[in-house]
Amino acid sequence: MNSPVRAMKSVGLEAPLFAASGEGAYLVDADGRRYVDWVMSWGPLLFGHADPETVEAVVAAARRGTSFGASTEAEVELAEKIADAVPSIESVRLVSSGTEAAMSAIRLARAATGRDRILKFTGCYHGHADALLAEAGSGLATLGIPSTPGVSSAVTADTLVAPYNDLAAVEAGADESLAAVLVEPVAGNMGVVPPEPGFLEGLRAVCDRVGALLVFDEVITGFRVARGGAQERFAVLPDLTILGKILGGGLPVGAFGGRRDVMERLAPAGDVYQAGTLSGNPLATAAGLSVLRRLRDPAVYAELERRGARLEAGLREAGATVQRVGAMLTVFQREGAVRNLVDARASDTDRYAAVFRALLERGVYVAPSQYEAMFLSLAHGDEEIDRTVEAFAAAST
Ligand code: KE4
Repeated sequence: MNSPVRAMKSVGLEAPLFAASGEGAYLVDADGRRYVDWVMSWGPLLFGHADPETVEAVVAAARRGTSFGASTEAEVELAEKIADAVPSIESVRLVSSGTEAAMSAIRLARAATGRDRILKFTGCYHGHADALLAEAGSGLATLGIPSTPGVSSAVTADTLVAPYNDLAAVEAGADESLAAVLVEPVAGNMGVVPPEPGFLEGLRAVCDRVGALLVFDEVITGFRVARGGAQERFAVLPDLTILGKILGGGLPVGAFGGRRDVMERLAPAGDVYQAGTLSGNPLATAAGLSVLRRLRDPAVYAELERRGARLEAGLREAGATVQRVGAMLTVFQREGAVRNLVDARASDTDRYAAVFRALLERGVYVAPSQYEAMFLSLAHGDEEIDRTVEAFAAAST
């Protein structure tokens, strides 16, 4: 169990699912059972499991060597494709996970502004770097308190936490001591919670007013809700963007990038230290290139939107509360809109667990937690969508 989200105790199962293989939209477990998979490795697999082009690219790269610890042309090409796709990125650095990208982006923002405090939102997850494992104290924008043992209060003392979609709380907490505002532009870690109209624009304005950097964590939304991510879909440009998941096509990749004047502060050009043995790894870079080369085809996002809409309509017809942005969606076991973590936590998690188990019995595998997303891919066709809707309808009676 190398990551806690894979555990299934919270949905009433003693033993977790053990994956044996994947193919397109399907996962096969160690007992040979086959499921329509909506977890999809938590987001990276936009072209489905064992995507032939990705596998071929990785195999070919491996034959040339698995790692060099030196720059390669492929990394430059991948950086160019990222900059071409993501509107605000002028310069980018590759790392090996979303956590590493977020941790590095925060360090860079603090160096670039000469300030220490950062503001994040309850219900948003940015990986497990200490400073970002902070939850709200009481009240609105409050000084973060450690959300797990092992994180010192000294480390979270510079982390402010505000409720998602609450611009007034941000306005109240923001001042010239703020280095950065860090946000999932579409929240995916409390279930899918879209930004309310004006929220992202408001964060941009607050950051401009106090001189803080706006940092979009697009580890989930990047290349998913649009080719240029949420910043393209909602037309709000951050100063730094964090990427991962789809960028690596299932291989370990993270990235952070943005304004050139900020990124130039990074060693070796600048004085902000950041490093990684496997950063820009040839296998991960080959996988990323095989994915990004295909995203320029506008049919990709038209199809993701069509299929997402079909799934959402079917689930709503089955009586579900659905929140969706593009190819990421969540069925909330509660009535009414979910606009922040308090709303999300009002969901009936016992009912979620019962539906999860009933779906699993029907060969449909969704996240073993109410607070995650369903990750639609181009491998989920109408057949998989309709079968999932039927299973939801049967499981929800
Ligand atoms: P990784 O370090 O897990 O590559 O990325 C951290 C991260 C950063 N930002 C966002 C918005 C993320 O969603 C994540 C990781 N997502 C979780 C699932 N929601 C990863 C699953 C896991 O931890 O096993």
